[in-house]
Amino acid sequence: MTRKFSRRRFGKDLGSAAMATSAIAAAPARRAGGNRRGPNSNYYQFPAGFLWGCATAAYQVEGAVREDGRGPSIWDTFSHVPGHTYQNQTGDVADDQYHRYKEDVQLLKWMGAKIYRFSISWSRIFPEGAGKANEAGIDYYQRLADELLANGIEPFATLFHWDLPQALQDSGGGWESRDTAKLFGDYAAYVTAKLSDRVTHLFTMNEFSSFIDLGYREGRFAPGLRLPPARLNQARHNAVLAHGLAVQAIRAQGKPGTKVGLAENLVSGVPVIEAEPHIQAASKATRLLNAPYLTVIMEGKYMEEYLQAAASAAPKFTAEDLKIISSPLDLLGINIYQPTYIRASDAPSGFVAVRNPPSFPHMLSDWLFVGPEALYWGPRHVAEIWNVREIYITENGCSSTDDLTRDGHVYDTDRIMYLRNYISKLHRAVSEGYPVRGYFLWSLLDNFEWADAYRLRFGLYYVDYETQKRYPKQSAYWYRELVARNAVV
Ligand code: PNW
Repeated sequence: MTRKFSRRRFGKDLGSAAMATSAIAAAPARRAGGNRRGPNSNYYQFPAGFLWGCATAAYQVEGAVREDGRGPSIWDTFSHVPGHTYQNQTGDVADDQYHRYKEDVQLLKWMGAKIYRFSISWSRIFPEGAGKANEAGIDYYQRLADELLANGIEPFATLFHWDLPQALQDSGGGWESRDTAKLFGDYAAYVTAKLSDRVTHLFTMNEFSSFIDLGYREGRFAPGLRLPPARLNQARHNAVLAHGLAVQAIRAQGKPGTKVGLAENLVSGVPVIEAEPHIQAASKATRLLNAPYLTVIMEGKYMEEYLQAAASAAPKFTAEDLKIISSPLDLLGINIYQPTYIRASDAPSGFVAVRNPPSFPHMLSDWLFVGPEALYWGPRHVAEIWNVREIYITENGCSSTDDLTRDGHVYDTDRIMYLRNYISKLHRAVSEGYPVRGYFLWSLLDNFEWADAYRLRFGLYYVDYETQKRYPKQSAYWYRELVARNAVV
């Protein structure tokens, strides 16, 4: 039937849902004989052994904030101050994963996930940030890891996903204090000794710029400060120092085979035109725009341009600090959501970051611009600039409207569109030999999206926060199919 449909005609011909369903169901049958992969095929097959999974973070999913000896974190304090979060919502209950982790592991298993990245709440382990450990705290993460392993899922743990023990904020100003870096090393040593028999992949920190720049400069995240440049830069320095001390502690305490890295939302330069000189400019931009964090970690030196621009507000540090900060890593996690477009320029830096015009499409979060190429350029830059040999995409995903229908479905075609496009570009990176080993989708479930709280949903599963019931969205079915075929579907 070659007749063209007008929109009205289409409505009439496929007037009933039953007919629409049968028309759709008939489609694959006509192509029986398998996935023909002609020259124009968009069937993106990943290499055997590529790892697919999901990511979450403690404060965003666990709830149970006053149970089993957990101490308060800065996010408990911050979210309980009116005006800090959407409708003053808090993570007190969140997804209640602390009690429902077994159910959530089954959700992962149903999708065929091979890896799960969760974070450890420092104040469950050390309620005061230091001193005597709370055994019930580590016990929870041991049980979680065991449950994952029993279901064929490899646990990846992040030691710090922003929920600093409140006691450390009170005593020394949190990351403004060098002591916090030292105590983070002690915490990392303790967790590694207790967990590395079952968790072999550890990430120190998640996203320096989010918890430092949003928390200590813009005040949008806990602890809600707006520090002047010198104090801000010192906090940044203490945070990368903490990472380095944790790497050393993990090496000292880890069972043989323990691997360590970090999960960083690097600014990944996307050349406006994929040709020289813009490619060169995007690479330069990626180094400079990550100067306070990933660049110093990978290179063991602050870039001159960074120090000069900071001038008298530059951080104070020793040569020994730089050695610790740049302790060698086994792997690098990168969180990628959006592109930063770069063009070549005659400016001394050699590049300009191009602002997105108002018409640039974004997902429900207003910062979440849709630029699938970022998932190609991120891995390529870190492999080329710093010779990283083992890369994980530790986060990628998006917020969407996610209306739950009366019969319990969510047709999040926009999320599928976003993921399909991004993962196709990841496929390009892998095909060209950039060493990406796995991908963690953010997120398994809708959860406490920080200042946006429960307004923005990022999950493959819809969570009804009244009942804690989880509903697989259309994207969960889509991801399950992708994992089963190890290919973009
Ligand atoms: C990451 N921005 O945060 C975090 O690691 C997650 O905890 C979070 O839920 C997820 O991405 C989705 O937001 C970000 O404003 C928060 O550009 C804000 C930004 C980027 C990442």
